[in-house]
Amino acid sequence: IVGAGIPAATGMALSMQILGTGNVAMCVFGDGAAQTGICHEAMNMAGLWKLPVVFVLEHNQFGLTVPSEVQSPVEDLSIRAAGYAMPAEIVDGNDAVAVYRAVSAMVERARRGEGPGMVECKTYRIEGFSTSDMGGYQKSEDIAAWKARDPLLVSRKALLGDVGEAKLAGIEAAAKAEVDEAFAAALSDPMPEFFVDEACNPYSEAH
Ligand SMILES: Cc1ncc(C[n+]2csc(CCOP(=O)(O)OP(=O)(O)O)c2C)c(N)n1
Repeated sequence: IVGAGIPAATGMALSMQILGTGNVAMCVFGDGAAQTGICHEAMNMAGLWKLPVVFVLEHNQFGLTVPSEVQSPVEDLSIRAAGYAMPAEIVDGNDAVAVYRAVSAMVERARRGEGPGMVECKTYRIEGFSTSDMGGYQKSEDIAAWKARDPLLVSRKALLGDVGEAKLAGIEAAAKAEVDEAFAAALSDPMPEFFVDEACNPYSEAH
């Protein structure tokens, strides 16, 4: 259900506030989810009651197949946070460190009891939405430009100076070997047996 995590996180934040746990709830959602009614009801409540929740908006410029300019009259969706008395920060969503810093700052202020916050991560969906939507509606020059700024490439470049090429190549090789090993193990494992509990099957002939 698109946008369902937004009220769920807000409800969890209300529980955390009432119980005084000192925890902070967080939800990550898309630009399509940001257009739902429940998003705005939840954010209004979070702002009104100063709930400890951080809203992380992954603005990848498409809601399923729909480009953001035909979903919303504003480009920077986080300007709406002002309407709920929340601070918001826009960051480069392909820069892991920028995302970490902005989200951490919002988490810390929420933990201090200063209420909710929003981080809008600007990014781009270079592929389709799922196996039922293989893409094809993005411009190839946009895909190429964003692929060149893949978060892994951006992080690698940022680490290169301090960590060095040899160590980075070693980390990459170890990660690839781990994935290859897991892949091979999954392929060689027997297929799981499906257990169907007839008592819980509404279509069972047994009823
Ligand atoms: C309540 C609800 N309305 C409509 C849909 C159909 N739907 C599936 S994905 C989607 C768009 C989601 O957009 P976004 O939140 O930007 O996610 P992204 O496309 O970036 O994965 C919609 C409308 C749904 N799953 N749930």
